[in-house]
Order: sequence, then structure tokens, then C-alpha cells
Amino acid sequence: MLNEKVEKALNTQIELEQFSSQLYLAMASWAEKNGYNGTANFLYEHSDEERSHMLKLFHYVNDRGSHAVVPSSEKPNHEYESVQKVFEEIYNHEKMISEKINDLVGICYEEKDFTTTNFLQWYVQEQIEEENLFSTVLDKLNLLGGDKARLYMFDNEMEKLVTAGTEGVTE
Ligand code: OFO
Repeated sequence: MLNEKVEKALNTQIELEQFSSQLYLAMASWAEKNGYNGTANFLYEHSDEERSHMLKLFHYVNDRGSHAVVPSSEKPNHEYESVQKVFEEIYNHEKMISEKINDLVGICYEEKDFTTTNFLQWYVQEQIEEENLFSTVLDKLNLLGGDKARLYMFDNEMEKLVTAGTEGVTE
């Protein structure tokens, strides 16, 4: 059984992963409504990935004899100024998630729960990949400088990332 502090911290992370999933779903909806179908499909897929991150933690908590709690869902923002603003927000969100994962690892380490520390290494690695992915996407968008024709090409490229599966998109 997990100690109370670790259980509470893992349930907080479950909430954050669930919120990430909801946030990317709202962004996907905005992109679809605004004609960015490639970006929308990429974000729908990413929303599913975040749910899988949430479930991985969820099962871990229960497998360790503790109690995973279904998070209440905070309503994410549904309106965005541009595709660029969407990806800026995602990048900042992922940087925040990385900090939270690091804090979580810190708690497990202090509590001498080395099994959970070990389990969380997957998330540490995942965050490196996610930050890299979104910083690359943002760099590309910055290069476009608001050019509509190039934005159309960018959107097609996002569609290719979806059909390429998890390769280059991260798990
Ligand atoms: Fe976007 O990453 Fe989950 O953990």
C-alpha cells in the first residue's frame, strides 16, 4: 500500500493528466471549427494520449493497494486567437506538467518510495519528448509569420504526424 502522502500526490497528478486530456480536446474542437483539420486530428489523438497517461497512473495506484480517485473535470478554455496561441499554451502547459512530475518524484524520494520513483521515470522521459515535440512545432509556426498559405501546409503536416502514429508524436 502507498503511503498517504504519495497516494495524494499521485491522485493530484491523475487530475492534471485528465485536465491535459480535456484541454487538448477543447483545442481540437476549436481547430476543427476553424478549418484546421490536420491540427484538430493531431490534438484529438494527443487528448487520447493524455487520457492514457492518466489511466497508467490510475491503475498503478490501485495495483499498489491504494485508491485512485476519478478527477472532477474543470472546464477548459474553448476559444483561441490562433493556431500559434494554441501551441504556445500547450508548450507552457507541458512545461508546467514537467515541473509537477519532478515535484512528484521529489515527494516519492523523500518518502523513500523507490518503487514509485522508478515507475515515474517513464513520465520524466515522456515529458522530455513532449517538451521537445511542442517546442519544435512552435518553432515551425514562428517561422510562418502568419502566412496563410504556409499555415495550410503546416496543417497538412500535422495531419501526417497523426497518420505516422506515435512515431515523432510521442506515446
Ligand atoms: Fe502531455 O504529458 Fe501527460 O504526462
